[in-house]
This record gives sequence, structure tokens and C-alpha cells, in this order.
Amino acid sequence: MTDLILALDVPAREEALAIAEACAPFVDRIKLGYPLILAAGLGIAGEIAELGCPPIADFKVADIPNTNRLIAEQVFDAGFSAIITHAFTGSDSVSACVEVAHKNRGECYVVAEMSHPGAVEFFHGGVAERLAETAVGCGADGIIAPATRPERIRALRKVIGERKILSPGVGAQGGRMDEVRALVDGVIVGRSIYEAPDPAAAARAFGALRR
Ligand code: OMP
Repeated sequence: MTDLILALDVPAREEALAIAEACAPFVDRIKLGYPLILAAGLGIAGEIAELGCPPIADFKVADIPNTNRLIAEQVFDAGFSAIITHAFTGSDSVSACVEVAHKNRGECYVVAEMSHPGAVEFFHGGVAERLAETAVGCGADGIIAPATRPERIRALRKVIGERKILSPGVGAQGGRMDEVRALVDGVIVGRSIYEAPDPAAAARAFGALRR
């Protein structure tokens, strides 16, 4: 079944924890990024993990191998189960994240193509395919590919084969669950759940649409 991943971009600790607790029965994983971690600190990852939803660190890491390694070590020490990295930095930088992830029995996902309109300025013309190839070459567990462009998910699936695809852009960005659920391994939903009047009900509704 396709995972439902809640993007918890709520920059306030107590509100974020309340939403996470309410949604936990209906989502498979919870993605934490800069908005919440900068507000609440890395320690919140452990609290999210205790809800039974393995946390994914969305730091889109993009530095030299040594710095990537230092970042990834902190991420997995904090209790995250996966990390998201960029790959335009090159395979040595990606490999640093993959190595730390696997040493900690975690996962590493590589951004192949982003979901927002401006992404086409740099990711198209073969770039996303090269980033996906880098993900494969480095032994990453999967890629991030846009729910806003299902045809691009299909193209990138040909590059990565059986590796996983996590796909943001459903809901607020216009992507549709029914168009992507059969193409990907996980659908990432943020605002359409955490900004809903009843986030738990919204999470349950998205969950019911999974394949
Ligand atoms: P909503 O647009 O509110 O559903 O949130 C989408 C989440 O996915 C946010 O946390 C984004 O930072 C993230 N995201 C994208 O929207 N597009 C991408 O191309 C990549 C990501 C990501 O890496 O998670």
C-alpha cells in the first residue's frame, strides 16, 4: 500500500505535537523540516517517533561530504528514520548521507525533481534523470518526485526501477491522490491536512484514498 506521509510544517512545538498526535492513527510517517525543527529543536523527532510514525528529516542536505555526514549523524542520533538530500552536489556528497543512513538502519531519499512551478527552470532537460541516476548509483533508497507532474513520475520510475518514490504536491499544490497513488510508494501531504479544520479527519480521508 502507498504510504501517507504527513508534512508537519507547523512552526510551533505544541500545536505541531497536537496535530501529530491526532493524525498519527491515520498516517504512516511524519516528515519534519526546517519550519518545525527551527522552532522546536531536533529533539521533537524522538517525540514524533514515540507516536508510532517514523520521522523523516527533510533538510534537503546540500553540502560537501564531510558536512553532509555531520548533519546526517545528528539526524539519526535524534531518532529520525530517514533523511532527504539534494544530489546536485555530486555523488560523494550523496554517498555520505547514504552511508550514515544505512549505518543507522535508516533510509536516504534524493530529490530528483521538485513539485513547485519554478522547478522546471532547472530540473527539466535531463537534469532530474541525472539526479535520479545519481541516487541509484549511490545506493539511495529512493527519490522525491512531483505529484504535480505524474508524467514526470513515470519517466523517473524508468530510471530508478524498484527503488522508492515519495511524492509531494498532493492537495495544496494541486496534485491529486488518485492520479499518483499507483505510481509511488509514499504520498506527502502537508497543508491539506494540518491546515484543515479537523486535521485528523483530513488525514483519515487522505488515508482512505491510498491504493
Ligand atoms: P504541502 O504543499 O503543504 O502539501 O507540503 C508539501 C511538503 O513537501 C512540504 O514540506 C515541502 O517542503 C515538501 N516538498 C515539496 O513540496 N516539493 C518538493 O519537490 C519536495 C518536497 C520534499 O522534499 O518533501
